[in-house]
Amino acid sequence: MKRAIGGTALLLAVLAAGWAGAAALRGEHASAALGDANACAAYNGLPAGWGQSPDAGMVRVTTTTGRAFRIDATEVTRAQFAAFVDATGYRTQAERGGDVALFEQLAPDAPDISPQAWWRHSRTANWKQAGTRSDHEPVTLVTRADAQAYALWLGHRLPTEAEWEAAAHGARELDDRGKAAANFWQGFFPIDDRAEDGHHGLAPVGCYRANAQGLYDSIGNVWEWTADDWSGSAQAHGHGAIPGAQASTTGVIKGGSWLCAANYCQRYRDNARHPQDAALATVHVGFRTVRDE
Ligand SMILES: [Ca+2]
Ligand SMILES: [Ca+2]
Repeated sequence: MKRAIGGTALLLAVLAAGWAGAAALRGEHASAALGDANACAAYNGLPAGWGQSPDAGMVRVTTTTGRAFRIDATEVTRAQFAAFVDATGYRTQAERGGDVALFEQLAPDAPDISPQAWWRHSRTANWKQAGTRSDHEPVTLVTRADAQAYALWLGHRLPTEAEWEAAAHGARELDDRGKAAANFWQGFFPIDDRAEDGHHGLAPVGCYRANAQGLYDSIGNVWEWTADDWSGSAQAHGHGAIPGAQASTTGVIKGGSWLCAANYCQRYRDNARHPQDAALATVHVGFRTVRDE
């Protein structure tokens, strides 16, 4: 209960800061289209029109029932999340003592290759230290409440699972020639990351071609929070089963991550889903936002 009340107060503070904070942002706007290694490397993490339009960096998607909405073309970047923090003073749940799960690749001769061996529990790590700290990488170590606070600041919200699937439809981890078309894990997980897709760990957003709806990295790189609570059966998988971490509401995450391999996870598909502790920040979960028209 204490956590829920604190979260509500923070969300109200974020609302008070409002879009005026974003309007005051400055910075170079990316103009080049993403979709290959050179473009993502050159991207500064802020889409064209950032700070000027609530639709900056968004694409329009129409569902099978004909309803249209906007969704971020990329996973929310560290640069975007930093702008939110600068404008509002928001502190993530991890920065307020929440649970964090960090990944440690295991040695080939590791005696234990269970999830408990590769996850390390922390209450000190936070989004500022995650990844290589590059502005164009997706923000991670954010909980569902953190993602919702960012979305609210922009007048956006998190996608429902159905909206996410409509937007991600057709995304694939391999292209027609069998070459990696997303950032996932090639080799035997969790000991051999061959990085045949060009990336160990996180990739900058937009290094691979977008799907037909214009979304980058819906498959792989980071799992993405949805607004939906998990209502399916419990699955023995390892996400959320972090020794020492407190249990909370379980949410639905989509798309798979850089930790998904052929021998583990395998959920780099638009229609795959996974339960994730909503209050647990991890290195392989980020998000993107939607806006109603
Ligand atoms: Ca990879
Ligand atoms: Ca993703």
